[in-house]
Amino acid sequence: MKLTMRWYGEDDPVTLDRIRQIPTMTGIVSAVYDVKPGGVWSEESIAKIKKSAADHGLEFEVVESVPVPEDIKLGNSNAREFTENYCENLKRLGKAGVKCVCYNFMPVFDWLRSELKKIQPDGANALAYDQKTVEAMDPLKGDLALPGWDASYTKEQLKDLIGQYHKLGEEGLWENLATFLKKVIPAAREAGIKMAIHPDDPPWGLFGLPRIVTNTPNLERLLSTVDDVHNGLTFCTGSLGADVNNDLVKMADHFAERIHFAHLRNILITGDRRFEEVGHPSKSGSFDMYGIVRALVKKGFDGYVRPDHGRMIWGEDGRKGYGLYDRALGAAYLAGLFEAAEKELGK
Ligand code: DNO
Repeated sequence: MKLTMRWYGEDDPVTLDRIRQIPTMTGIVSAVYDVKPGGVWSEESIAKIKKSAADHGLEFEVVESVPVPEDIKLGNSNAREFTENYCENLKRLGKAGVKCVCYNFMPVFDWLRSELKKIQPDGANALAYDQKTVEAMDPLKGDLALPGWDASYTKEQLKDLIGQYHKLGEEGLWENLATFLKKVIPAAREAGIKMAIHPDDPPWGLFGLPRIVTNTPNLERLLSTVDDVHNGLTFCTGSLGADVNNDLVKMADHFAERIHFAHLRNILITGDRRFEEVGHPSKSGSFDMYGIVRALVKKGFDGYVRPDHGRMIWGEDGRKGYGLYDRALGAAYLAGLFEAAEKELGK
């Protein structure tokens, strides 16, 4: 496996010279941030990220994300043009040495939390989710101020968008995902890129919006829609594991060959559809992190791994979920788990 760290570009307070000091770190996960979803990334922008990484002894082989515009998810009239642009991005990224692209197919919202600074017993603070609080929010009333939320919509645009998804429904979204994959996976194959869809976070529908990348049967359906290794998964334990019916060790074992990127973080489940983000170790939360890593290693997983959301510790006040210290601790812990599993299994 290759250990990586997400980097949000030159404005990221977590700088590349800090990232490179994390033991066994091989590369960064990044993206071009100044082009709207649906647009084409310039070769210069891509080359610039690659050069910044290389100047710090780091690789740039994973993009998170090339965002899928709402028009593609909705199957609107410009979906075809945007999909062509998407394929063009893959071509350019492949040429620049990128090997894996993470993306998601969540309508309107990306990841959602109800609290951004939940104080924990040790004084750290972290992101938390409580379904009751989320249900009480009305996205149309401007109640939302959440990390995965694109605040650039006007109320009218948002109302219209949500309405379109209500009409589309789950099966409509599946259809549009299939149309997208049938065009994009062959382009990815040609570019030498493995696509890795990120699961929905949390993995259930919200505000009446369909969410489909959620559990084993749905992941199977998605992978068989285009049965090609380039059509793969981002195995995000924190997202999938929020649904207690998802057995992460079993899923890691079952999907290993199609997992190209793993976001390995832990959460503490505190009730029905209620959880807090915690430190990465198994003992800090609800998941068997060693069991997950061992299952991946056993199946010969050789993709990219990154620590995921970290708590804010040691007085840090950074980008929500993406500070330095707790993610660095997570990275070191994950490196340890992989070393142990590889030795145990003779890999
Ligand atoms: C949250 C991230 C997600 C992820 C996208 C992938 O921290 O894991 O925002 O990057 O869903 O497209």
